[in-house]
Amino acid sequence: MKERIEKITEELNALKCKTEKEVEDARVRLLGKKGEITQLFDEFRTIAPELKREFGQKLNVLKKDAMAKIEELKAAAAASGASAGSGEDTTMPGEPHQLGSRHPVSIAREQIVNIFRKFGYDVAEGPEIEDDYHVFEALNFPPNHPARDMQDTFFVSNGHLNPLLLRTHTSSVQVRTMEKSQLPIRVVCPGRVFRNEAISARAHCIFHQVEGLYIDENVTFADLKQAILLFAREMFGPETEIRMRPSYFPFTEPSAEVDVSCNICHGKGCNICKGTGWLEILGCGMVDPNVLEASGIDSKKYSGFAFGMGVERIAMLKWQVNDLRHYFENDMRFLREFSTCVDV
Ligand code: 2NL
Repeated sequence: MKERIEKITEELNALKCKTEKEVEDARVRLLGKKGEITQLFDEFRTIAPELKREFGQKLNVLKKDAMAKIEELKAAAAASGASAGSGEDTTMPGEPHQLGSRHPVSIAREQIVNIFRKFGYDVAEGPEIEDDYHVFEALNFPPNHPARDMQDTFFVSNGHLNPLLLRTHTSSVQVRTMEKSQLPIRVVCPGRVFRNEAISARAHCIFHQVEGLYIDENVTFADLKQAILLFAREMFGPETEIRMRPSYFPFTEPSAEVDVSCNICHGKGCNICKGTGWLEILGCGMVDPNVLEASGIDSKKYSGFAFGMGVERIAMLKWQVNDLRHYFENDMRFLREFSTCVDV
């Protein structure tokens, strides 16, 4: 019995376990119902009475040491994160994470903003939750004016003189720029906007806009036309032509919608441009004098132009995305197609 106690003591001192399962196996082997130490206790009952005192003490010490060692190993295995019973080889190399790529809407927004940066424009951002004044009132939408219905608005708080709402365009950022900046102003305002619309292939209630504003002495419609032409050629290629159609916005007069020549069929007519040879890209106009005056700018001395475009729409036209909903699904097969479109 002496040798067996010594042998188990040695084994116990050398015992090492990586996982909680290994610890449990060792516990069963030593202290389980048929374990080596348990068996020694059974045999202890049959030994000569004069030996009982010596071996009784030794066995008790062995059992106490074994229990303490098992507890210690169990705690160490749990702390090292080795999972109970999984039997996994934690030294195997991990599975690499797939690298993501930039979202096409982010790529398009960045390209639009960078083109205007190159033209000398600053970039401004502002709050998505705005007040009625900066989204409507200062932009020549009088209270109860039917033009407010053009953009179904999400209200955050209602019933006040100047309720809070989710901005329906980023013009509010340009109003804030006019209020605080020195003239001349050249600024583009990228950001998310919100409209209460049914979701379809062509519309979503959250989308992205870039608006631009240029105010100085003697700014004319010819300056607007040239700025838009240069932008369109940078964005859609040097062969691109533009045309302007008269339109209406409450904040500009005169106003226009701008089309670019179709970059798929080059004017011959295809199903992207619906046979017309032209694709609508943005709205623009000369800033209404009421809008300048509302932000404290002398409309006799200064004039300006402004424009606004939907980033999702520009990206659809540039890369022939036929359904807006692709942008919100985060399907990697769609997103990966744009990994080579990022400017370096
Ligand atoms: C569109 C049309 C437009 C503007 C936005 C603007 C801003 C200020 C003053 C005057 Cl502060 N105008 N912005 C002007 C014309 C058109 O957007 O279809 N956007 C998607």
